[in-house]
Amino acid sequence: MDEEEVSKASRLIKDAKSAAIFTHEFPDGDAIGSALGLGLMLEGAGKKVSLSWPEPLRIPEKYNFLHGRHLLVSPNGVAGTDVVITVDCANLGRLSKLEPIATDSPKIVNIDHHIDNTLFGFFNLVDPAASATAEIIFSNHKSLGLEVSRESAVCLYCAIATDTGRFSYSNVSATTLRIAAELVDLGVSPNEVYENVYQNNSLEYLKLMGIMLNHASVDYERELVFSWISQEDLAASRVQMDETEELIDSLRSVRGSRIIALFKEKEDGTIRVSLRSKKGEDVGRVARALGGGGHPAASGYTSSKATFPEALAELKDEIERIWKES
Ligand SMILES: [Mn+2]
Repeated sequence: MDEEEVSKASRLIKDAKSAAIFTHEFPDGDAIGSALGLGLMLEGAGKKVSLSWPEPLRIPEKYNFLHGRHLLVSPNGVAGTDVVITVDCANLGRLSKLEPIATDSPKIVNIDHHIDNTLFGFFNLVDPAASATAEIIFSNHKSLGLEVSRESAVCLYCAIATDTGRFSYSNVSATTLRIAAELVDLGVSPNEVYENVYQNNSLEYLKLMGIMLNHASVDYERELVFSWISQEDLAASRVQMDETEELIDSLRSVRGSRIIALFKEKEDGTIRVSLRSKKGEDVGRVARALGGGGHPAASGYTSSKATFPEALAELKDEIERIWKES
């Protein structure tokens, strides 16, 4: 991290009386935990804080135990603020309808860990070596003049735990674990986070997982495990699309897989594809080639194809093309 950049951003944040924190649509644990955690820290420093992401502005139930939800405002309710801070956004497009509000602001501070971050901020606190955006927030909180309360520590811990698959993915470093330990010292209960986030599924969610597992297949040639869920499956199980972020993880454990893909039909009929990798394959590259983005071990894109078989064929072609190149 560029110290100069941090100290400039710190001056901007210290001088600001109000701050808006934005994150990406369908926020995951890191986006929500980073936004709430940073929001509470800024509020603790006496600033007027508003926090938003593109509609639907809903926090998945499993994150309801986190503090700071009083800071949430709808995108239309974000008035002019002294500074806009984006968290966990690789590019401005991730802000969807919030993008014009962000670019209206004189100075954006961009805090993120995506390798393909476009450095769109006036100040960029971007570190691809960090396991989660929350790791960057914690590492720099003292330089930014912010204090971490127990409540904000829980948010940051939850963000790191979810982005690292509970401290088990290839993005985990000694620094990640040291930060987690410091957060525990600040009063976080790892068990409380685990119970709330991972042992808190509805029966409907498990049934949807059953449907997804039933649809799963393996392409042994490409060591690809894939499955799909349709709008019909979602309706039958009464699960919301934004509750399905971690569904793909149960496919990961299939022996012999290097690449894991889950095709999801969105409400408008387009197909969203989530990718995960094992054994160091870079699925971020695959997603970027198909118009999306993400990390080497976790990425996603929206398919240009209208049906699951076509979207699968498109993905297989791209995997082959990239593997031939490398
Ligand atoms: Mn993240």
